[in-house]
Amino acid sequence: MAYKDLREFITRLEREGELKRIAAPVDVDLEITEITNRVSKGGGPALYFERPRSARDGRSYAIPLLINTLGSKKRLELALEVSSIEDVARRIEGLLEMKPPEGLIDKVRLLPKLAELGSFFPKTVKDGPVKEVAERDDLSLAQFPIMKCWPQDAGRFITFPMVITRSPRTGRRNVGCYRMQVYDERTTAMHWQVHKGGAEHFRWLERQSKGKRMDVAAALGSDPATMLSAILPLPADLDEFLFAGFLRQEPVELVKCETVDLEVPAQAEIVLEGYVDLDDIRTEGPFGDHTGYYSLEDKFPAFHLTAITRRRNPIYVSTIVGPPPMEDYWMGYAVERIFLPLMRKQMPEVVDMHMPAEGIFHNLMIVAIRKSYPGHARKVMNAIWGLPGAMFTKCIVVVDHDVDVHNLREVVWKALNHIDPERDIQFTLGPVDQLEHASRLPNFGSKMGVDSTRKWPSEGFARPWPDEIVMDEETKKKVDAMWASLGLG
Ligand SMILES: Cc1cc2nc3c(=O)[nH]c(=O)nc-3n(C[C@H](O)[C@H](O)[C@H](O)COP(=O)(O)O)c2cc1C
Ligand SMILES: [Mn+2]
Repeated sequence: MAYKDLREFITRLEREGELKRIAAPVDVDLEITEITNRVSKGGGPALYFERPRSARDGRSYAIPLLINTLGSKKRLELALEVSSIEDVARRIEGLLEMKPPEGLIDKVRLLPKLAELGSFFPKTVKDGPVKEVAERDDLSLAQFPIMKCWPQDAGRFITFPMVITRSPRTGRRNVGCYRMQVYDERTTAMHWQVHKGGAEHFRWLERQSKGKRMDVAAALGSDPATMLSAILPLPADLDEFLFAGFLRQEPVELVKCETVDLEVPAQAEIVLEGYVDLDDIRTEGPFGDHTGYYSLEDKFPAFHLTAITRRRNPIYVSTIVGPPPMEDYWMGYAVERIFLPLMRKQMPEVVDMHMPAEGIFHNLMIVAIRKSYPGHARKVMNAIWGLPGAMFTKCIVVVDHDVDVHNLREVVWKALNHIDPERDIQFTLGPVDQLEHASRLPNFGSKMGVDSTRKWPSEGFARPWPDEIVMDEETKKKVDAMWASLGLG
């Protein structure tokens, strides 16, 4: 049974020893970050701060703060209710394997799967806990324990919202996690980067001149699969809430907003309703980002609050990013595993892939392929640079199928042994992540692929290729037999 809401997940985490309650008053300005960062680096639990406070504002918050919720493999598995993330990958693989039925038998066989898929569509309900309190007047974000994460941050930021918009072109919904810098009690920034769903919707508004405002809702805190769906790089116009339904195997319940034409999770903790306006673009940042550096000031639309709906006693969910690994590394790890089947659908030669934490996802991808023709590694690089979810990858290292991409020592050893750098490095130009700070221009720069596969004669490599050193089985067995007598432990 899927978790109904954040609370059910918290209960589960607590039972599994994966959540720690902190009764001491802790400041939302920097202190929660410092504590969470230490816990994160030590592979520690989710943290439930019962008494967030602000020395700067001279106040204590009535609302507790939850952080590091999904910050470990164990918690991700608990969140997705699987014993291994690979189980989710296998379910996706099953879904992708569905072919249009040919005969009657095939049709019957597919029915359960199709019915299952149909049952994942979000369900609009009349009411839900997120409507326990509806505020329309005297709106204020000051009631929430919103954090200032790092010393040079421009202010306080809402860091883990599910930002919901509707395409002015297709009417389809998008949900993305975009941070929101608090400007004042009723206004924030909306930091959707140029390549993201929300930004695309906003641009359509501009092109169509259908008025200047676009409705936006930001939901905070829900069952964990739904929260995770907001960070998944799904194809445009594929509703994240439908995918969340697939992940949790139960539809997401939605309720209509009070002041905007959008639906939000009925079981959310807090919902901020409002709009962005083409004529109100402001400076956002700096913000201590997941690159481990501050992202610089840039221009983003302002979000204006029109209503707040919430539970009577809501829990405010937050996250921090910064020098890796942090909670977002684990979310990224889930993305990596969930998307591998999709990648393999288009590139069956891909055996496995890995994005090490220090590569903050898009800086380094290691891909193992079963090489079948000359130049195969370069075909794979180009295909990855063409995938919406991976187009920003700054460095792709392609290795042979027998390299364990998760073992970085093996990767470094083999990948570097196998290259003649000038010959095996491929440069290309294209879009780069908006947070990229080293590229020649914002959003545009170069990328590098390294062909670390064994080189073939058909690729112009005329020299012999050496065998890897491996002891023969007979000798190993003999040594196994004498091992105990050697006194080597
Ligand atoms: C903790 C966290 C914070 C994020 N903050 C932002 C952000 O401020 N702006 C942004 O564009 N993407 C941010 N992302 C990444 C997006 O959520 C991610 O790219 C997602 O796929 C976007 O959804 P979309 O493709 O529907 O736009 C963040 C991700 C995480 C895990
Ligand atoms: Mn999307």
